[in-house]
Amino acid sequence: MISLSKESLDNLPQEVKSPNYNRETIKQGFVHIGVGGFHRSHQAYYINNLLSDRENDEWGICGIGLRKDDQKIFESLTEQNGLYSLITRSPNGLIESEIIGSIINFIWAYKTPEKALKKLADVATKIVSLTITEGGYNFHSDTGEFDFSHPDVQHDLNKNNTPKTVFGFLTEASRRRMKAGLPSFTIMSCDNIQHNGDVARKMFLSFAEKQDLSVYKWMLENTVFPNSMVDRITPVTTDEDINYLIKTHTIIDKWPVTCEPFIQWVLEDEFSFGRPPFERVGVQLVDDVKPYEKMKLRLLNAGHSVLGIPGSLHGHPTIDACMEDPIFRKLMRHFMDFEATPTLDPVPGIDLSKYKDSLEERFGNNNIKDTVERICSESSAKLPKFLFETIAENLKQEQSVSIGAFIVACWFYYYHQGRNEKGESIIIIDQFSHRLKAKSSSPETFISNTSLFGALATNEKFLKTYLHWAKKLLAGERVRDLMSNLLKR
Ligand code: CS2
Repeated sequence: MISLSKESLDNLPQEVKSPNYNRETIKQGFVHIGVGGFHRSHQAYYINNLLSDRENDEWGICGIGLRKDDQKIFESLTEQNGLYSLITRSPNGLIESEIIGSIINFIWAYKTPEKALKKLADVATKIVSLTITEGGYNFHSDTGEFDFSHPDVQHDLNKNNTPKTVFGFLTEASRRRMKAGLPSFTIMSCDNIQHNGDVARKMFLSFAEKQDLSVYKWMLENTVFPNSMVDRITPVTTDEDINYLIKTHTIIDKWPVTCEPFIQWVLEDEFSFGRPPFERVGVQLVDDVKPYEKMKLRLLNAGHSVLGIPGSLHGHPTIDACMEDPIFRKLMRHFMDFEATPTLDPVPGIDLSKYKDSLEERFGNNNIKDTVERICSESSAKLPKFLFETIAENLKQEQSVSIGAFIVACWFYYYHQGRNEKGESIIIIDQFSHRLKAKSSSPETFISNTSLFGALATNEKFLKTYLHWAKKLLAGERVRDLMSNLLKR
């Protein structure tokens, strides 16, 4: 057995590819906030390929964890010198494992904020990338404005060297860079939010404006926030993944990552302080990423929710199990074809019907056990971005919202009932789950939450369809039967 670390790199079995570059001399041009599975299967994978070129040694990654919960990733990566295994599982059964070395360093800012601030303010830091989740941008769903009410935000509004939020950290680091006469880093959002760079700009600048006008002005002039579309399905790591590495390759890895083979990154070519030659590793650099983002959010991410929410009511454990169920598969495709696609703009170089076929194949990958629990997690932050905007647009255009409204009805019932049709309790992971549960006594109270549902909460056509399905669920009708009815309409 080999415990993964820099000392053991030379002794790994031959079939496992490992970094061919000297990790000791790589500079940390990237600081990444939010090192989860997705960052490790996506950006860190691209950068690992880039570093393999050996000409790009400015572009290693320093991870930063802001939350108390980042202790586990801090400890695992520190023990393994930033190394971890990426297990790629293809639909045809092929499994490949590779050691990724691009995360050179990790700082647990929750415990050592000054260390993180120094790193962010360091001249070697050129890009600060973010995967802080849809909810991490701290805006009101209905107004889109920055929410100053959170106690940690209030704490950070008082300039200090022990910030708690990403806004406090990046504003303090910008203040230090401004004072030192350094260029600004780029703030590169890699989250699933439409116009993620624009949203990041608005949120960071709103915070800075309230905290310190001089930093605000400096960031306004110097900090660039490119939009991006990122894609790779990355399920939650399981014990089976850890055991797979032990059994197949004799490698002990505390926290490997599993993903599908598909990968995509479309990025706007706008940077404050340089960028690596992303194009060499297959990143598409474009002037306007918006049509790609919209396509991905409204087809892939929404498609996931259209499977996952009724899937958890029925008791399908994973997305591939949903796809094996012909009714689920058909409803998802109908949603994509008839409710989502009409709201999309032309996407340069992409044939939408092939894209949707490829999504069906990816969702159906039965080597990837992507749980409905992961898909439904934080739905209160995801659905407004993935689904409600599509519904609102269809309402405006007087187009059908049947499937969209059905999914919202299922979401109500998911809270109301709390159990699937097999009688098992549904595990709900959502920062607002208490509030949503409290509002789920009736479909009317659930939907009355305008800060979440925006215009949908008062739209007659939407309410009629939503209530129709919610009442059928309340009457004990089965979710699959309702889906069949919906498909017949
Ligand atoms: C998923 C995404 O969280 C979700 O609901 O749709 O995590 C999805 O797997 C990724 O965006 C794929 O790139």
